[in-house]
Amino acid sequence: RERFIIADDDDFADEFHIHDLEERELKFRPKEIYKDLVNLDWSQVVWRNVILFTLLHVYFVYGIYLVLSGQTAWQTVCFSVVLYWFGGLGITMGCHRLWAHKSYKAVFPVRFVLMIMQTLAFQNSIYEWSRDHRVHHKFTETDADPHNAKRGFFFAHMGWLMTRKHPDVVRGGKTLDFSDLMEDPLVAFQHKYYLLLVLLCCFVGPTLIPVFLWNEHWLTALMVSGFMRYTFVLHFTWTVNSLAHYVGTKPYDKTMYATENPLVAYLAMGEGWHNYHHVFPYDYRASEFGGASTSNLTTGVIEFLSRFGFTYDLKAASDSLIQKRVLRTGDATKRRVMKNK
Ligand code: ST9
Ligand code: ZN
Ligand code: ZN
Repeated sequence: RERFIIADDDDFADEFHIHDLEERELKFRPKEIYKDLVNLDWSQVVWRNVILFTLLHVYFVYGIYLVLSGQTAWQTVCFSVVLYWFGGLGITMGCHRLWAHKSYKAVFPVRFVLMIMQTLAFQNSIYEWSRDHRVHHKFTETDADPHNAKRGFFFAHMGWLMTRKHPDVVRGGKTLDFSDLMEDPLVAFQHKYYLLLVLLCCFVGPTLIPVFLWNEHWLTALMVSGFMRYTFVLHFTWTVNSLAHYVGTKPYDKTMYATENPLVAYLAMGEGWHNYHHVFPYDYRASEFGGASTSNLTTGVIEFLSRFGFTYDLKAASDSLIQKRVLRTGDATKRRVMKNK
């Protein structure tokens, strides 16, 4: 067991199913964000999901109204913020950096808590989430990418969850190995009982706790700590696929859509440094820099727990590896700074 493992070459590239991104031609077309704003293949739309998402947003707006009109106890508001952090960590530290990318390891109790927090976020089971995410990294911006940003801003943000998957997604996914995911009994357990667990973690728990601990009205608790908090976390997560594939700089690789986006980093608890992340997906920091300076709350928690051995084998790219890549494929934003040094 090591606390850190530093890569000085593309040591982990194969293990994480990553293409050599160097071969990509310059594809970014910033103006098309407006043209492609809502660009859905209507014949493939899953209307059940459209209806459910519409309903969710009605509850979301009602939840915001209950907060703004002063009908919600302050404890319920604070509790919802805490649930946002927990659910967010379940996604960033759990299914993203631990299970999808294996960028570090964690002891069973930490994985157990992450599994519960990931369920609180209700973004599909860890297995499905990680499967789609690995396919996104392997086939970024092709038809095999589940949320292919080339199909427009709305599709990348949430449209992909309302349409049947492109056949290439399934075809591409079949070429990857996901057996490691189900080998974790926690992932298998969660996948098996997913809907029941979601009901408890995402809705029943967040409703009952405010009702019993500070006498909140059950409907207010359900709307605010349940639906409103859930919808906020969903949109913050989705900005990684939309905004952080459209708006921002590309210091590490200018040939891809993924960008460095500070707003997304802030909302998504450190996941907005997406140009870096697509170049070094095995890096537990999901950014060249860690800690508070880059709103990378997730990195802070992983590092803190590693002090006690609760998390270990934290993988990172070496500084020299990063610098070589910046000079080779980065856009001018960082290359210029480095050359002037
Ligand atoms: C949600 C997920 O919101 C959000 C993920 C965002 C990812 C962001 C990543 C960015 C980085 C991390 C940042 C974190 C930031 C966090 C910030 C926090 C503050 N490979 O799917 P099906 C096969 S979910 C291989 O039904 P359809 C497979 O055999 C929101 N094979 O396709 C599968 O069968 P099974 C709540 C694959 O029928 C079969 O195909 N959830 C793959 O086209 C059918 O699969 C929802 O809204 C693959 N990748 O339906 C649910 N995929 O599964 C929405 C599929 O049995 N989803 N196969 O093995 C659905 O309803 C449907 O999936 C569908 C497509 C309608 C979209
Ligand atoms: Zn991405
Ligand atoms: Zn990733």
